[in-house]
Amino acid sequence: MPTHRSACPYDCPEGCSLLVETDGARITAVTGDPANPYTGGWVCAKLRALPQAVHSPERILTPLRRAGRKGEGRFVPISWTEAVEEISGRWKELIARYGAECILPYSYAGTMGAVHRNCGEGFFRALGASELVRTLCSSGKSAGWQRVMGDSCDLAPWDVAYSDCILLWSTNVPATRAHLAPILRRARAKGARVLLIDVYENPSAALADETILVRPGSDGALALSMLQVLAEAGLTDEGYLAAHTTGWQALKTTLDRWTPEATQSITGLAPETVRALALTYGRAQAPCIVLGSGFSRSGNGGEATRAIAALPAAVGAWTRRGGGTYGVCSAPSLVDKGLVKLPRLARPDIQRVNINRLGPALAGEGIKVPIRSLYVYHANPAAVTSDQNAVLRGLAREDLFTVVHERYLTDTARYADLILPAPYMVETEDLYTPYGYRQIQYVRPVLPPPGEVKGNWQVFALLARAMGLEDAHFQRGVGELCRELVENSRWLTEEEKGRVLAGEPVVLEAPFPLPVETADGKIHLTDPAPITWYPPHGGPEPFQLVCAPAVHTLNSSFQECDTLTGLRGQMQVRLNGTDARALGLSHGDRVVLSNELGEMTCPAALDRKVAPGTVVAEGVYPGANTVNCLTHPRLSDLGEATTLNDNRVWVRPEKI
Ligand SMILES: Nc1nc2c(c(=O)[nH]1)N[C@H]1C(S)=C(S)[C@@H](COP(=O)(O)OP(=O)(O)OC[C@H]3O[C@@H](n4cnc5c(=O)[nH]c(N)nc54)[C@H](O)[C@@H]3O)O[C@H]1N2
Ligand SMILES: Nc1nc2c(c(=O)[nH]1)N[C@H]1C(S)=C(S)[C@@H](COP(=O)(O)OP(=O)(O)OC[C@H]3O[C@@H](n4cnc5c(=O)[nH]c(N)nc54)[C@H](O)[C@@H]3O)O[C@H]1N2
Ligand SMILES: [Mo]
Repeated sequence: MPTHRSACPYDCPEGCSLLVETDGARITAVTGDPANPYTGGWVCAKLRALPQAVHSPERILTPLRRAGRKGEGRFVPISWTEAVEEISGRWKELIARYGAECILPYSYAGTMGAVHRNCGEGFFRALGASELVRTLCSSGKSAGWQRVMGDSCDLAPWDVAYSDCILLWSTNVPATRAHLAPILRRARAKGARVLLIDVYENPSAALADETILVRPGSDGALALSMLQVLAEAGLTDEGYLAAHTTGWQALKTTLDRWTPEATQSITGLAPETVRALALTYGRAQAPCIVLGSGFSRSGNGGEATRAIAALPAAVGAWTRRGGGTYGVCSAPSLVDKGLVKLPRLARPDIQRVNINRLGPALAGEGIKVPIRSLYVYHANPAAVTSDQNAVLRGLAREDLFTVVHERYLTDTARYADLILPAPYMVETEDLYTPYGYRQIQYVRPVLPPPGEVKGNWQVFALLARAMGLEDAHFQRGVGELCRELVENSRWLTEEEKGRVLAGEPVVLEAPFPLPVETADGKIHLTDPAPITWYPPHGGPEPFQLVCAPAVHTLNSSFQECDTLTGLRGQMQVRLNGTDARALGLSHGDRVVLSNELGEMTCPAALDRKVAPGTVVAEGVYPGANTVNCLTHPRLSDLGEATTLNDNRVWVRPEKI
């Protein structure tokens, strides 16, 4: 059986290199490519199930036109010529009447390929459409990090092996960073202490010596308390702080406000727990924080990241191998995606629409030019975006001309006027540079696309021609773009470029010590003001709702694989046992979660420890009234990011 090299295209820090077996017509198996020293021969259950997804009978194989009501899901096949004529015809009419800003693209991270993920940005800029602000994931964390660390990168995951104290902070390693698990086991075998800091006992607890459950949105206060304890105990590295940071003295004078006693009512943690945590961290040789993004999806997420980023600086952790953080900004962009995003065409006067505010935007709120056409590609806003009811109301607008480029009939595609058939990565050519470490891989198709399926770039090239966009850029091939991206990379040697273009995964080490990439070369602890904590958005309802990743699916992807949805099980929420008893709930009882935005009903699970007053919803499920019907379209303090984990709800047993 022929075996082909490929790479995982999903939105995951791991960026696995793959070996794909085919029988000539179908893919039969997916395993890890040992040529990638980090991800090696092991791949997750999701990728092992890929043959089922690629060859699913549910796949959309031709363009489709709506034949029923919006949302009903009735469509009839049409040709590409008809589809492109209809889209370009409608858009030309709309542009002539209302201007191009009445067209809104919506895309996020269905594919992480450098060309297919980013090429739509270039196309819509050339068209003059509204500009989508893509802050659906970890932009709050990035913005907080940027304030303190500038463009600095953090550790490569394999460097975590050198640490003797590892804080798994707001991260679910078995779900989202599975190749770190053996590294953690090895570090523990050498004596490292591993602690999980989360709002519930997520599956990482099995890899940790201890789990500390904090209240959602309180991480910044916890980090400030740790700094206070470290300073009081004389465990700060004053030499490092004086030489490599600015603002420490100013920050230090504020720390008295953040004693563990003072933050107890915020974090819910006993002062002894915080002291013990800070002392373990401060006494370690090379403490490392593996930082997920869950905590940062909050009204105070940027500021909380600043506080956590101050910890390794305070103890001089960056000077010792394995010390620092992993998971914030572990890979610089190895290629310049501007080649496909075309920032040269960006116009400051163009209407910007924040991705988290799709629902309000479709209702005309907070925008100047009303949206009359929506083009969705490699994203599933009906499922993943906050304020689901507002999104669904918007998608149901009869006057909204909606085009969705998809692989199967997602909740969003059901509302389309036209659906265009999209590929899996085994049918496309692209370049992958994962965000969890410095790796780059050029991938060629393993199979021809089935039916009439076309990749994002091919569709934008067709639409560019139909819309009369004359920029020669749109006549180029994907292979040519990939080659130019590689050849222009300032990170690769000539020899490495050759290996990349030959299809090998190329992995780069992170330098040690990592350079501080700020204008003055210093870590900024008081810029513009000393790091602080303020309450998240909150609300009057008694429970805090948190969304967490599921192990067997990835956001709304992989719903097309029955084996994976079977392993994941039905939609449910996890509650603290004491809270459940107070509500008269037992494991498996159905509960109603509600707030001013919506209402959702599902079973309650009491099988894992959860912080008091917290409700955890793992995974993204299909249908209406899922967890995003309860999440507000409010933005974070820094980075205009999602606040998916900063929502309050009422919880009550469902009356039979
Ligand atoms: N299997 C699987 N893999 C995935 C994904 C998936 O859905 N499933 N998603 C992919 C994507 S898009 C991303 S962005 C990445 C990383 O995805 P992230 O969302 O960064 O996920 P993690 O970092 O693994 O875990 C988030 C953790 O944050 C916790 N959390 C939430 N709020 C708080 C809080 O206020 N304080 C603290 N301390 N913890 C909190 C949650 O309980 C959860 O355990 O993973 C990617 N990989
Ligand atoms: N409740 C809740 N909401 C969440 C999250 C959560 O954990 N819980 N996670 C949040 C996070 S971190 C993120 S990053 C976002 C992710 O949100 P999205 O980026 O929308 O990710 P997915 O839900 O995986 O949907 C991606 C879609 O792209 C399609 N696709 C894949 N490849 C291609 C391609 O090459 N071309 C085209 N045209 N389509 C393709 C897939 O079939 C899939 O339907 O969701 C956010 N929303
Ligand atoms: Mo994400």
